Amino acid sequence: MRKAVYPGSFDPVTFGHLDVIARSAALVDELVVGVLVNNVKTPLFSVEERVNILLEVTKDIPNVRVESFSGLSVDFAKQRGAKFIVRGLRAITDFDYELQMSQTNRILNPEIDTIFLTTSLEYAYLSSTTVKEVASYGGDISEFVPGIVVDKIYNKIWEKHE
Ligand code: COD
Repeated sequence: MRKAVYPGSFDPVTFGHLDVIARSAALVDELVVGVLVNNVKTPLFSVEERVNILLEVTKDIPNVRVESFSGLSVDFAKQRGAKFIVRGLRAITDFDYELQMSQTNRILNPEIDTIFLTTSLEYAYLSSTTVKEVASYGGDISEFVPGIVVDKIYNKIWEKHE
C-alpha cells in the first residue's frame, strides 16, 4: 500500500491546503494529514479543533485520514508506514524553508522522501496567516476557507479579543 503523510499547522485549513490534500490523495492509497501538536507558534485553534475541522472538510475523500502528531514529521511518517511526506510550494519564499526541511528529513531518515506539489494558480497567494489577518479586520474570508470554517474563525478571533 502506497502511503503518504501531509504534516502541517493547518491553523486554519484553507482551500490551498485542501487542494494539496485532494491532489496528493489521488496519488496514493492512503494519505494521513498530520496536525503538529507541539508547534512553537501560538495557534488560533487547538489541535483537537483543527483535527475536527479537517475531518469535516475531508470527509468526502475516502482515502484521507486525519490525526495529530508530536515530534518529528519523519518519525510520524515511519510510524504510519508512509514512505512519502507531502508538502505544498507556493512561491520562492516557501522554497528555501521547504528545501532545508526536506534535506534535513532525508538525513534523519533516508527511506522517506518529500513530494512537493506546486500550488494551483488560484491559491498561490493563500496562507493561513493571511486568512487570520483578513478575518481579524472583519474582512470577507469566504473565498479562502470552506464555508463551515468561516464562522468558526470569526468566533475564535472575537473570543480572543474579549
Ligand atoms: N497552496 C499550496 N500549498 C500550501 C498553501 C497553498 N495556498 N498553503 C499552505 N501550503 C502548504 C505549505 O507550503 C506547507 O507545505 C503545507 O501546506 C502546510 O502548511 P502550514 O502552514 O499549515 O504548516 P507548516 O508549514 O507550519 O508546518 C510545519 C510542520 C509542522 C510540518 C513542521 O514544522 C514540522 O514538520 N515540524 C515537526 C518537527 C520536524 O519534523 N521538523 C523538520 C526537521 S527540520
